[in-house]
Amino acid sequence: MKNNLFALLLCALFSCNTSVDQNNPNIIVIYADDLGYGDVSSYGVGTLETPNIDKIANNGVRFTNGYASSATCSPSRYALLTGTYPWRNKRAKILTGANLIIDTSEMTIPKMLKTKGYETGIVGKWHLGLGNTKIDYNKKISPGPNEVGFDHSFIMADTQDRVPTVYIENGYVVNLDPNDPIEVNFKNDDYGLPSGTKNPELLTMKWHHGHNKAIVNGVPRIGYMKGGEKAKWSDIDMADKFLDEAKKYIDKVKNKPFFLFYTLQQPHVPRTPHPRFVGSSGMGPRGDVIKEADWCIGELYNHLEENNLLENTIIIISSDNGPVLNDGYYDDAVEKLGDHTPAGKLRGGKYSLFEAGTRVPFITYWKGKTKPQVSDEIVTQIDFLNSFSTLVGSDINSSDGVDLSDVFFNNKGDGREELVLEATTRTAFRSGNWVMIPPYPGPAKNYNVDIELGNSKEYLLFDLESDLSQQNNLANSNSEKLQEMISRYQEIIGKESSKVEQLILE
Ligand code: NG6
Ligand code: CA
Repeated sequence: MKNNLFALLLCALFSCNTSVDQNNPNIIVIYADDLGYGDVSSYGVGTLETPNIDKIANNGVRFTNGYASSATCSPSRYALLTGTYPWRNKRAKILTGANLIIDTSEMTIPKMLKTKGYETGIVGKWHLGLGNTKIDYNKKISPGPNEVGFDHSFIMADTQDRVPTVYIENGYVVNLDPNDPIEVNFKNDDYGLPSGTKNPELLTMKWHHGHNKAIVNGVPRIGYMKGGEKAKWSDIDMADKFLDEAKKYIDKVKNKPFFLFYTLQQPHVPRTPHPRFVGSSGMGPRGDVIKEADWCIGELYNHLEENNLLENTIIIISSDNGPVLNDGYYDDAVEKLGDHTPAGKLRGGKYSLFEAGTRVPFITYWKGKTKPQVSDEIVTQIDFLNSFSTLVGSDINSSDGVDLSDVFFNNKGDGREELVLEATTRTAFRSGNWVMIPPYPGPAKNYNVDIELGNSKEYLLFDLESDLSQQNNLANSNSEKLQEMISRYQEIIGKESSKVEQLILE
């Protein structure tokens, strides 16, 4: 008792720093947008250099079989935060001005961590929807990140290519002038405002497909927006802004255990590097914004080091889906690519059921705890909830997630055996080194983005061990394996399957 009192007194005197508690490490998930497996140089398959990510990757665990749940953004983010397969939630599709797709009663990583005393924050892209009815950006916007577990949020609502082009902090549009209210419109094509189609003379970036409505900062966007002049973000300063907000958040909460979801906007379109990075990659704006993102990650790392937080902070770096070059703007991504391979040797890309859609850079790092390693274990972002839960001593679990805390943080144990992959509401199945993609209607390729989608009239079956690039369909030659894969896949998809079929046909 005496000792306890003494400890309490010391605590009061020196303002106890709970973040040195090894059972409650800080957790930072850095989540890039559309960063491909080959876009990180430590993966050794592309030619773009990412020295800051490499430093973390080479000192942490670099997973070669790490997956986002989906080949697009909103479903992947949904799955990451809830530990639930996105095809169980029919609203988990690419969102545009949509309402919140996480039910406020659902378990999430930040909610689970809060039960263990964590501070929880998100800075960056959200893209999980806001509100329950038509969103009024001039009032408190709710529910949103703060209603599904985040104590603090500084976000852009959807993506950089969608209106409203404003930041939202804890439910309120930043710098909103009440005399200049914001109106947003995604449907009416005659909204009367300058747009990509009507006013090409105002454009500093040309649209290729979609993205032909409101012009903000010379860039045409998806949807129209009126008002909110003072609240509009500066595209070229976005990376600096999010970094600054992330650092500010860390400074504010560093005396407690904290979780930060730092969701970078790069290299999603429109690619608007700060002038400091223009030309830095020699690959045009797509390469330049990856250089910018890499720099931001280095700055965040330095900030943790300067604040003596590195030893007790887990850093995870990954991406929400695979790479795309032309995602709707003429920005030289294709022309200046040179011999860089954003997808490495993987087939497909963003939107695709082939490997490059979902297999992404995936790095875990915990200074002094996790030893440098390259791991071929199969791991997914769906597993973060259960793994973090074990780490902090919680018994909260999702049923789709697997506890991979040993694989992520202790250099031991086995990864997953199997995984359902998702791409624009279609699903495929990986088990061991085998991948089965069921037949789907629709074009084999999206010619706008120049990506093979994985649609085919036949079942596709690949052995990734001997055929990483998914060139040899073994469905006919190995019908036994195919049947085994189909049965297990159907078993997992189970009663959800009719719903999924319906979505696919929509
Ligand atoms: C698509 C957009 C694409 C991108 C994507 C979302 C068109 C033609 N394409 O609808 O540019 O914004 O949505 O990307 O509008 S994601 O990474 O957030 O899922
Ligand atoms: Ca994305």
